[in-house]
Amino acid sequence: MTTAPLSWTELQALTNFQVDTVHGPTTAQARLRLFGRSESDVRVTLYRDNHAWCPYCQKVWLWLEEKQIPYRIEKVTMFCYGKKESWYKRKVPSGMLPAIELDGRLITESDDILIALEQVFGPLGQGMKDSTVLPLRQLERLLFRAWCTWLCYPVMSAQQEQRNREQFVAVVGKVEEALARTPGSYFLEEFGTADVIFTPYVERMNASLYYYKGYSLREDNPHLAAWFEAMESRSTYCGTQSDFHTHAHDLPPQMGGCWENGEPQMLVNKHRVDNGPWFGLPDVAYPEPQHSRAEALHRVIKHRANIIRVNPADDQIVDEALRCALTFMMTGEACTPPTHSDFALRYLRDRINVPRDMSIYAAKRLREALEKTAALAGDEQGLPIPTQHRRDQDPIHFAAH
Ligand SMILES: N[C@@H](CCC(=O)N[C@@H](CS)C(=O)NCC(=O)O)C(=O)O
Repeated sequence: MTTAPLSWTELQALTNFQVDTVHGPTTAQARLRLFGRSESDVRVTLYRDNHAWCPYCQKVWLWLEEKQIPYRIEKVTMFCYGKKESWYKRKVPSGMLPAIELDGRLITESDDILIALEQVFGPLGQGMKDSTVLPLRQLERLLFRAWCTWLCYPVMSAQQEQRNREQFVAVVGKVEEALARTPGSYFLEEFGTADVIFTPYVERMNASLYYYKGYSLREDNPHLAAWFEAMESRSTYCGTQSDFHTHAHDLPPQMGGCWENGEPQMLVNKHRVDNGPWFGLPDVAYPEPQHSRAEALHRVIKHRANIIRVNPADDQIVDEALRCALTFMMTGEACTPPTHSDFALRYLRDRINVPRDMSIYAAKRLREALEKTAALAGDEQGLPIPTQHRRDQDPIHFAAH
């Protein structure tokens, strides 16, 4: 027995999810952040990418959130998913992100941005040029380079793959030692700049190496595991945090390619990230909040017209199939979608972005509901996710309507 899909009005009645994007917890949807202050206190505008994929933007974003500096957010398109806005190119001819305007002064380069922000608002814990932070900044770059060498270049032999892995693991060993030197879980005695500097790429390493190499950074390294856990105790970080599925598919066009090693564990991990189950993946360890389903429902309802329109399947089929999945998500009752809607539901399943669209657990709930509902119709997959570009995610398709 399966149930009939609820109407949009009935679904709407099942969520009262609300966020205060201006004064509330960190959220990717915010355009203005005041932290209890007034708009006249805003001295900073952050230019960051639409999808929250840019790691250097996450660094500046997290810093501003931690310091609770009132700021505005302007979102810009990255080359890999669309055309750069001409107003932004007039400001920053290279089109590179992030940039900030601080009291009307334009600053680019994430490190220079943090240094300029520190000069005006004070450091976050130990600052960028502190003698304790400088070696950690160098270590982060060393880790970054070892990660790129392993992930972003094809290898000619199994030995080369093994060498790249060993080189990366050796640098991770240095990171583990650095973390072990402090009594707490952060890079220095107190949370601060050094943690912010490591955050974007360590998050991306955790996701990409799990998916493309079968290596679990977070599970295999106790000090990094504790560091991730400490980071997840901060609502600021959780608001910027992405998941394995999003990173596995946003990195290839940004990095110029990510190379699978084809090992058995890698194949298992890849299948799981793409097809679920998504609960229990080591991309998050804090407990699921109660409102995750309500959040996912709220976000889909808000954007449903565009979600349906951009789906390559017939609008009416997508509308009904989507309501079936949401009905299942909210009531737990299976709801059989129309014939051939498996393709449409999996197309959407593969394009939920964290944290752009919703938080990590809301996305897991939604993906799960889409997959379980699609399985009732069949096993047809959505269109493959492109790896050279992500123009399937061009915000123009969403903004214009
Ligand atoms: N060194 C720069 C690097 C910034 C950077 O590489 N930004 C990339 C995105 S992660 C970018 O804007 N690329 C142009 C684009 O993708 O549109 C910094 O630290 O800010």
